Amino acid sequence: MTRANSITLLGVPFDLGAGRRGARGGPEAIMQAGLPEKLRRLGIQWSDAGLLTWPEPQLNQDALPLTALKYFHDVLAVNEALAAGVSRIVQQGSFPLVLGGDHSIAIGTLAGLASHYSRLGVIWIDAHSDLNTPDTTPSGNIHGMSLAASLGQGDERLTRIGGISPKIRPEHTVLLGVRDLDPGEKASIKAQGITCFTMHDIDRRGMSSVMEEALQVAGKGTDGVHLSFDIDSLDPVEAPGTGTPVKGGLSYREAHLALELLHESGIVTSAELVEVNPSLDTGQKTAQLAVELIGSLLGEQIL
Ligand code: 5AB
Ligand code: MN
Ligand code: MN
Ligand code: MN
Repeated sequence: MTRANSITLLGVPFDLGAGRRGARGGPEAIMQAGLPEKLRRLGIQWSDAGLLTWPEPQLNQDALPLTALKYFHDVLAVNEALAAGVSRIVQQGSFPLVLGGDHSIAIGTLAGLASHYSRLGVIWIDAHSDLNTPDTTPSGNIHGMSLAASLGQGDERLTRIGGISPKIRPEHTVLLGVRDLDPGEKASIKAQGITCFTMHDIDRRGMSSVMEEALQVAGKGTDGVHLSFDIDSLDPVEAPGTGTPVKGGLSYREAHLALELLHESGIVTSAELVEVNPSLDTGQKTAQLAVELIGSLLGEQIL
């Protein structure tokens, strides 16, 4: 973390952007697993903005036309509220640390950040690229579309949250840990020239080399860097408590090293950690992992 001299936690108990329920329990599970104690031990100045609330959409679901965007109105409502919440935290000079929730909430986080950063770099650590649009999605689940929406692609009502679109640009966007892409997502990465470090690249080059380049791409010519960390970037052996696990993921140490290097760089200005699903977890394993990873992002060192 950087610049800001305090961090503010904001939990988003939302999971209607995902195909499986349970990630709404993520923020509480991560707090229960010891995040407050971790922050205290690290001597970090922090405050807790609690759990986000938003107006429930009052809709007759039967009267709605069928669309490729499942729970669209709920996703819209939570992300509008989240954009305002994140913007307020930055306004106060604090570092926003958003706890999800499913990854559809990145739309609101980035919308809130875009009102303060006109050239925001993004490091998106995920098994997936979340670059689907209503035209390419195989599932209709909006957590698979949140990076596309932030780049200005897809339904206008989502891309225009916060009034600015696009929120971020492909040349400042880095994907890392990727190993499961839909056909439309592959085409999108190539067409836009998004920097994408797959698991193959990490296997060949090592996390250290890949992260060095990721920091250059996200840091060069930008006025802030956001980390969007999907816990399913880790191998399911380490992170069983998540809705869309994919084998062949980051090892425990690779994930920590990535976050240690992000801390060391001093360029990260905001972060979110998403897709922890306690109802699928083995005890508290994944929630505890999340706490440990946040420790590394915030400067915890071995020696
Ligand atoms: B996550 C899939 N590409 O669009 C889709 O967990 C999975 O936020 C999306 O990365 C996974 O439904 C979304 C098949
Ligand atoms: Mn994701
Ligand atoms: Mn994912
Ligand atoms: Mn997932």
